[in-house]
Parts: sequence; structure tokens; C-alpha cells
Amino acid sequence: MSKKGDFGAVKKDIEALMHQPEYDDGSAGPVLVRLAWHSAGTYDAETDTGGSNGAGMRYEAEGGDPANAGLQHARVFLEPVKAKHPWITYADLWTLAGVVAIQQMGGPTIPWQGGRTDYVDDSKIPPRGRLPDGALGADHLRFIFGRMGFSDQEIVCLSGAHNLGRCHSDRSGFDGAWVNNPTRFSNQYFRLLLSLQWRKKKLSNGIEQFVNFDDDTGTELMMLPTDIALTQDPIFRQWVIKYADDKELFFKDFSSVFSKLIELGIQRDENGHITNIDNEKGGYHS
Ligand code: DDH
Repeated sequence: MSKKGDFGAVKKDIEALMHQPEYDDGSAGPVLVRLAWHSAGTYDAETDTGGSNGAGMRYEAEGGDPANAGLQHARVFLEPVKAKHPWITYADLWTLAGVVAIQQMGGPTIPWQGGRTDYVDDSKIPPRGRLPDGALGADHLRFIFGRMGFSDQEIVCLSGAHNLGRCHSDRSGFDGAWVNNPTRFSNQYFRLLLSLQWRKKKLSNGIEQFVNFDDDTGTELMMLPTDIALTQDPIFRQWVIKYADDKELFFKDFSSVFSKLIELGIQRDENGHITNIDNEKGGYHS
């Protein structure tokens, strides 16, 4: 057991569990990033509901949302870390794990601050349906991410997380990876969006996605309809081109926008202490 507030010790233990030879591409990283994103991506600015505070995915209302299928793997990976550092809240642990995973897979350092609580305020439970649907297009992306307060540029930048991981037919129904090395964070996703020919493919479950088959290597890569929409909408496309051309710009912008994502719904004072969450209800300030 570490000293209360020793987030460095927690980080070390998250890093140590990243290598998972039996799981997916040998890494827990991508699914940990998705856990952090889905924990935060329920936020609605207008009603100030949802967001990473409260770690609501532990409960059926949010955890059982079909959009969160498969994220139990990420939560199970983190259980030993929680057991070893029982003072950390799940809300902090999940967001921290996403940040640590991105960095360990070669991505940018992302500013992270603790203090989230595991207290679930019933009036703040997000309804299902707040996370994006990969079968839709540009209007849907603006609707979902606009609700959280993200701009067109930020939508494209955040989507660059699809450099990581894969779709699983038993989770979302989509199938395959976006890039050849899905455990290495880079801007390859943007480059492939522009450089490869993507054709529509109907899977045996009836779901449509886009694929590219490379005859030389025998590998098939995939894109969701929402990914392809980024190349078809003229404003989104400009940012896809920018991020494909300039990896450093992508890393810099991704660092700030992911940090913004995991802070949605959280207000802090100048010392970083959260001011809009009742600390008596399970919070912990470092
Ligand atoms: Fe995503 N994502 N995501 N995504 N996502 C999936 C996997 C992963 C959408 C749909 C899917 C973001 C945005 C979007 C990651 C990170 C991020 C899967 C496959 C679907 C479907 C799930 C499965 O079958 O296991 C859609 C739609 C959007 C959008 O509209 C923009 C964002 C913003 C992030 C982020 O992290 C900032 C990661 C990582 C994965 C890989 C997970 C894994 O298990 O591997």
C-alpha cells in the first residue's frame, strides 16, 4: 500500500500491467485509453451531467450501455492496482490509466490532475446514447462532441486515438484495426485515411465498415463510417491533412484536448483542488 496521494506509485503499477501477452495485440494500453475516454465522454455541458467524476461505469446503468461493451477488460486489468492503492478513486484511476497508456505507447505526455470522487450523484447520471455511433456521419460527430464543448479541430484531433487498438465483432460489431501497429501512438491513422483506398464492406453481421486490403502483406485495415466522414467534410478534412503532415502538431494538440476531455465537468481552484464536488462524499485531494 502506497502513501495516500502518491500518484507516482500508482503510475508505476499501471505501467507494469501494460504488457499483456495473452490479450489482443499484447497490450492493455488501447482498451485503457478507451475506458478513460468513455468515462469522460458522457459529459453534457448544458445540464452539467456525465463526465469522469463518479466512475459511474461501475454500475449497470452506465456500465451496461452497449457502447461500453468490452470495457470490463480494462476495469479488470486495473483491479490489482486499486487493491494495492485503495485510497485512489476509480474515477482518478481510470483517467490516469488512459494518460499513462498513451504515454507508454509512444504518445505525448498529457497533463493529469487527481481529486475525482467515486460518489455517484443520481441526478447527474448520464442517460445512455451519449457516446458516438460509428455508423453515422459528420453531423452526428458535431452533435455528440459539440455537446461536450469540442470544436471541429478538436473532434478530428481526438479521433486520432484510433491509431490505437481495434474493433471487436463481439463488442461493437465492427472488426479489425485502423493501423498496422495498433499499440504505437502516432499520426499514422490520419496518413492512412488520406493515402489508402477505402471501400465499403458489409460484415456477416450486417454491419458496414470501410476496409483496405493490402495484397503484398495480406493485411486488411479498417475505418468506421465516422472516420471516413472526417475526410469527406471539408472542414474536418483540412485538419486531417494538417495532422497527417505534422506529427508534432498532432501530439501537442492531442495532449491538450485529451486533458480537456478528462477534466469535463470538473472545476478547480488555483491549487488544483476541485471546487464543485463535495469532498465529504468520497473525494480525495492530493
Ligand atoms: Fe473510439 N471506437 N470512437 N475513440 N476507440 C472504438 C475503439 C477505440 C468511436 C467508435 C469506436 C474515440 C472516438 C470514437 C478508442 C479511442 C477513442 C471502437 C471499437 C468503436 C466502434 C470497440 C470494440 O469493438 O472494441 C467513434 C464512433 C468515435 C467518434 O465518433 C469520434 C475517441 C475520441 C477516443 C479517444 O481515446 C480520445 C480506442 C483507443 C479504441 C480501441 C479500443 C480497444 O479495445 O482496442
